[in-house]
Amino acid sequence: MFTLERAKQIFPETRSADVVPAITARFQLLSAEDQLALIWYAYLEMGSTITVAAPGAARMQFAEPVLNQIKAMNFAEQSQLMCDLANRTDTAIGRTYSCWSVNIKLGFWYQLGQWMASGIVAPIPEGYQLSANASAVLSSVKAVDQGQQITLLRNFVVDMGYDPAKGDTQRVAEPVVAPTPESQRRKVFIEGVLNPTVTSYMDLLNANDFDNLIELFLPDGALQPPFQKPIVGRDAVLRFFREDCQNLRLLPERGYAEPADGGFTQIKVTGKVQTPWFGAGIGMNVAWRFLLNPEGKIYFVAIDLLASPAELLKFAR
Ligand code: ECH
Repeated sequence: MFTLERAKQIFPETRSADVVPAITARFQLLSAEDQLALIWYAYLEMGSTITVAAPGAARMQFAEPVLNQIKAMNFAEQSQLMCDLANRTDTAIGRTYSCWSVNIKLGFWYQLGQWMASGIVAPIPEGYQLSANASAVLSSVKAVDQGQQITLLRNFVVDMGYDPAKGDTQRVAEPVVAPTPESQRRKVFIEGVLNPTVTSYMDLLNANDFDNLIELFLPDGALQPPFQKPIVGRDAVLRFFREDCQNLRLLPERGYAEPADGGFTQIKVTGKVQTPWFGAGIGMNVAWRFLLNPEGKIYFVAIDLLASPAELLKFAR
């Protein structure tokens, strides 16, 4: 029988973008000032080639009280607050921040970035000199592809703030949008994979139809997002879908299915994913590695951010 540990190892030839955790680890060793300046420079540079979508009101309402507080502060207090977030210092705002969903955190920094550019919030001091280490990390960030760059920025933002319960607190997330009406749904076609569970997974996630999507999973089924531990069990996976997976666009291209032990089936699919933050501007190269039980229910699925576009075509037989 399969255990989660064994399931995680299906399709071992899949090469994920190891540079992401490697650069993240080097980033975490930098001072808060260097971290903020580095993100600012990286964000400015990215902004010259791609545009970030402004977050909607539904997302911003949760961050608004804190944003108003920050607006009322002087530059010294604002700089201190941003450093406290980067340092994960125990402050009231640091605690509030850690309860927010990923998208609320990103929306919060999006607004601060706008305000830094327009002079409402303390800018990175003109002529600020990055340390040698920070310059090296920034060069590494600039050298990776855009999908990896936005994953790095997202990681940096997610890790800030102060979480006393290490993720176990009540979380604050934007409301769930209504699923796309049946008549407006588009269906994926995956070359080499006609499996109904896998195609339904893609179609239901693309339609924000999380209640039907979760039915594809076994009660103890698991989903492993890029660079994270698996999320185990239907309740936790459904919560993740509702909090972090709205309005994604999955564009699977091709795949390969093969029998596994105990009547299970393992299926690898590669393709692209777009995030609502950047729309069609950035297609991240990903692999989905599914393990289905004999009834076609999902026991495990991993999503990997691929090391390079060459990985899109790699199917070992
Ligand atoms: C400024 C300076 C001070 C410090 C900070 C600043 C602001 C930074 C800002 C950064 C904004 C970054 C953004 C990043 C967005 C990244 C989004 C990503 C999404 C990836 C999604 C994937 C989905 C995969 C999945 C699939 C499934 O099948 C299951 C679900 C799931 C500059 C002020 C901080 C504003 C907006 C990387 C790969 C396919 C696993 C989700």
